[in-house]
Amino acid sequence: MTKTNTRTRTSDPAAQAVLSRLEGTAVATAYDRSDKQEPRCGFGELGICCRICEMGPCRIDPFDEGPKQGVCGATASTIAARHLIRQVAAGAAAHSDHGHDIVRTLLLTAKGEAQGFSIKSPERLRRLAAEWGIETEDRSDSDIAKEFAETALREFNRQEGEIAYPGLRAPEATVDNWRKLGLLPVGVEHEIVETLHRTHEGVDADYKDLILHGLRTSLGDGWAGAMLATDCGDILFGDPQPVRSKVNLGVLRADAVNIVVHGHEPTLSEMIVAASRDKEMLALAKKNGAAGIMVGGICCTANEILMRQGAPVVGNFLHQELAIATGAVDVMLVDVQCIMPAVVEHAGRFHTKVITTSKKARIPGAEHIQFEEEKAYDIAKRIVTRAVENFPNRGVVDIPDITTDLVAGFTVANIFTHLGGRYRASFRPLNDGIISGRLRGVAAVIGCNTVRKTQDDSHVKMVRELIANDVLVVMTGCGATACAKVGLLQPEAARWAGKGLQEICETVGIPPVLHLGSCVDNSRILVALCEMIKEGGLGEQLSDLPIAGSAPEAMCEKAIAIGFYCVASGAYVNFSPPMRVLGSPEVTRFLTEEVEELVGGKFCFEDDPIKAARLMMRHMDGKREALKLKPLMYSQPITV
Ligand code: SF4
Ligand code: MSK
Repeated sequence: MTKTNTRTRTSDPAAQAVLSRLEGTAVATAYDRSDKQEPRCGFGELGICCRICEMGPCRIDPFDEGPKQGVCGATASTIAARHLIRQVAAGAAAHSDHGHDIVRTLLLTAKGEAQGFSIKSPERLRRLAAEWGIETEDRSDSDIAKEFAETALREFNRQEGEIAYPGLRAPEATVDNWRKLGLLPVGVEHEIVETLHRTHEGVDADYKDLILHGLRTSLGDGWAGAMLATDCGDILFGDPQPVRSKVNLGVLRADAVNIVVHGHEPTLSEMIVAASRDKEMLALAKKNGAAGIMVGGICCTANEILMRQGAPVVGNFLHQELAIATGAVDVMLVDVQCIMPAVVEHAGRFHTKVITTSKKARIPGAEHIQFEEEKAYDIAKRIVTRAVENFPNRGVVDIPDITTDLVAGFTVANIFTHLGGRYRASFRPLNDGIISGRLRGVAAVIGCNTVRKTQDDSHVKMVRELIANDVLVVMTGCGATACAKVGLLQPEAARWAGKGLQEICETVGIPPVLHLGSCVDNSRILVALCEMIKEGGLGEQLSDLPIAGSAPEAMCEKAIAIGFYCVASGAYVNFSPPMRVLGSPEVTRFLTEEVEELVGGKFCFEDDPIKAARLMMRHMDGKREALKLKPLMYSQPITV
């Protein structure tokens, strides 16, 4: 068997250690399965194959004399645009359905029907209720929460009018532009249904019209579904506060029971953390020869319990199989999204039990213990018991001794406090930092890992380049985990920042890279941008701001939906590997150039993370010039 260069697969030394150990064994990972997919279908890569109706599948030949239309006459542009906005709809559905479930848990909690849950942040509840025009005076928290949750639930499937958050939070000029373009969603579920209708055979064939509807659908995600997930999560589980923790496979313990929670939902995992501290469970662990119970996470469930509980992070997306391969995971508990079905086969080669918990996500071969809010704590104890009882079944355990410290738990509210001080909470210092030229701007680097690029490498290189050039970086999801692994999420990382960013970090005591949470928490970034406009001096609409975003290791449809709502909100967004539209020059041009004239944002599909970072900074410099801001104090303008 030929030796694979693990360094081209991952830049993480812990992952390299596990992959090297698996070389030559029968244990295959996503990387091996990816190799077996080569060569990939060029039509699929370019987005010009269509199987929407039963006359197909049809494909367009981009090069020679082959067909330029499908059987129905659909062109490359129609096919690419239809496929792309179906991906947007799927991504928006994933976030919004998750949001819907959290709002439902809030409602059950308010009614006293969710076992073990309580309203951890009544202050946040009252602030949000006031924002939504819900009476708070002389009412109990549960009474307010019930009305707020019922109002929020209606927001998902509103049938007329406009979703509420843009009018409540976004700058007027941005909202007016969305309204003028017809981009304000009615309700996210309605827009998703309309996407499926428009992209049905024989409906919308105009690629621009299709993409504009994709932008509308994505706004229903970012400004409704995901935003409600974040806000209601904070009400239920508490407003995150800056918290120290650790990341990477080395957080798994040889001497303790390890429960790895994986997926996206905070509901059951919060209960698992609570149950792991239960005296009865700890006594059972001791009886089974374990020194304690460790609960750590993978993917965004990790980020949820990190942000609010300081729980350690076992890893990001491509760590899910590697964690099992340490032989130290007693239970991998999965909920929804980003869970490779292969974990079950993988677990079968070790002692790990994979437990599915969502009624929406079962995997053949996994044990299913369904999560129900009404019995949440009992279910959590049952799962912890399974893990404890599996501890004595371990075989060879080999955990890479690699961990890194990190600080997470930033939110719009606590960034205010950090920047302005407890008694003068404000974004003024951030705006002043940008206006004075100490800071160039703000970048959001977000999203997944993918086997199509070296794990973590693009995130880390891009973020290093940005902070070195005085760009404050905010992160969520697996990208945040990637940068945490190399120490970029510690205040000490300011030493790698440009002089201007260093001065700000040292003055206010923040890292140059702020972890804002899970994928749905990208909505926190939207709110922070609104606060920057409100604070003044940086323009009238979101697209005036010297900001940019990137998903440099994008993997899933949710990343596409996020990219879409960021562009619709006026941001310049790098997305790599490119979306599957390159077979249509018209769609590519619309996404990367022409759409800017409408919404102020656009995509760039640069794969090289350093070049992409420079393009993002060039965009920020252009915005600085348009705002007539002072020259940069310490960094050079980007000209290439
Ligand atoms: Fe072919 Fe048109 Fe049917 Fe697509 S919708 S499969 S292009 S006939
Ligand atoms: S978990 S969506 S791989 S960031 Fe949110 Fe990571 Fe992307 Fe899943």
